[in-house]
Amino acid sequence: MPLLQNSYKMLTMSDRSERICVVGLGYIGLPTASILAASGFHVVGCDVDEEKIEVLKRRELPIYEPGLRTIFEGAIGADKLSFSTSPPREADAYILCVPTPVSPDGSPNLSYLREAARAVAGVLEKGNLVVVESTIYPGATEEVLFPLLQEQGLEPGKDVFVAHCPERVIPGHIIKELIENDRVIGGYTPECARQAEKIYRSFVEGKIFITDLKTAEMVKLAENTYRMVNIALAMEFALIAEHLGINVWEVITLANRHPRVDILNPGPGMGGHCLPVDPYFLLHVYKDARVTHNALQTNEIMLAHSTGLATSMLSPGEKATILGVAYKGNVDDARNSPGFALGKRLKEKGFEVSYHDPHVKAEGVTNELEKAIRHSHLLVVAADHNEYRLLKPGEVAPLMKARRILDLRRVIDAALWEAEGFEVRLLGASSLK
Ligand code: SAJ
Repeated sequence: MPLLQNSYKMLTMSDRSERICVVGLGYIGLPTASILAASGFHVVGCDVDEEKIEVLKRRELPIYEPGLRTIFEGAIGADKLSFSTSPPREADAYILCVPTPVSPDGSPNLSYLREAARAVAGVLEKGNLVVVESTIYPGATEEVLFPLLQEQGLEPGKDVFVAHCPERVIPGHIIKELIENDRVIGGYTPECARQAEKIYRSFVEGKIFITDLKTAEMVKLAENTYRMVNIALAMEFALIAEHLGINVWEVITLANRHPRVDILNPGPGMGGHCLPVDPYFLLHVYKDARVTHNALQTNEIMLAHSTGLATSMLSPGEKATILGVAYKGNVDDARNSPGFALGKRLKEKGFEVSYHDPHVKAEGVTNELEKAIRHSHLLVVAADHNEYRLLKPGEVAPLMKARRILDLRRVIDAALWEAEGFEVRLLGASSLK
């Protein structure tokens, strides 16, 4: 990827004296720490997970992202990136990239953020900067950080700069988007935002927009809620199309020929750590957010509907193979996985279930296709991995006990599978014409 190489060269040219600590080394924190180090800062990546720190010290990467390895190794090779289980005192800026999940009842769980902020507050010195990248509800940066800073005798905006710069990168393209995407920085004061901007300017090639804390917090929620509602609408269209006996994929393709329409794709459920989670932060601050509320419910309905489709293709005691437990195609992340959720429901109904995924390493999941589909009565495509587009029905059929496939992502070429004698069903279509 020439762009990445060019950007990487540009990033390594400068030698910066500032020291940055990135707290939380997950899908966002680790690439961010690596790219900051590759752009010349001295970076310490922190995580409470001791095992992860050991892995990183051995120069192994716990996640896969295209381009990350080059930047990670370059940064370590240049002695710019090190790892620790606690934030060091010797840093000028602290960037918090810890998870902010919701509890089962939908209420925000800010415990990781609180713990990370407490650890950082304990080592802060006057003139330092604290940036929250984690997604949070409007008002949360102040609510979580300020009491902890004040406990240390530090006045936000005077002694310590505080900003929120929400991450907006898409897994699978994180490095590219870290560099290319525009960023929004909310500062407690304009000077707080300017201090944060200096850091992000070192690697962001997109535009940087400055605003206040609450606006930046809301911008991030608006982005993900917009996408979630769009997908929920596509899911609703899929249900309507099945009811009418037409094909939703054709409907969406044709509707998207309108210059101001851009409907996304239906699927078995929105997974991951963002789209099915972040809209709950909006509901936390405004319980009458009805569009958001209903779209989240549609996501639940789609899981039940997908389970119903699979069940209708199985007889009691038969075996289904879930193809893809990653939350979406071509990533190795299985958080809030629609594939696992579907398998769990099928198991509860008494069916035998096996899981296959070429990318995800998890208990009960094999990356050996043969092993997963042997003696199976039904294949269920739950993630749109490229590998599943290449599946050959002629090779798969002899391993199975029955020739049936349910495509919840419009991944397979139905005609090929039908030609091999498979019963094929596609989400959002009553027939396959
Ligand atoms: N999905 C569909 N149909 C679609 C698109 C996605 O069913 O047409 C499903 C996916 O399969 C997946 C879920 O939705 O299960 C979410 O996938 P995604 O690719 O839409 O989004 P994420 O969660 O990987 O990343 C989103 C991005 N937000 C937006 O595009 C507005 C990313 O830019 C954010 O940084 C990320 O959330 C985040 O961390 O908040």
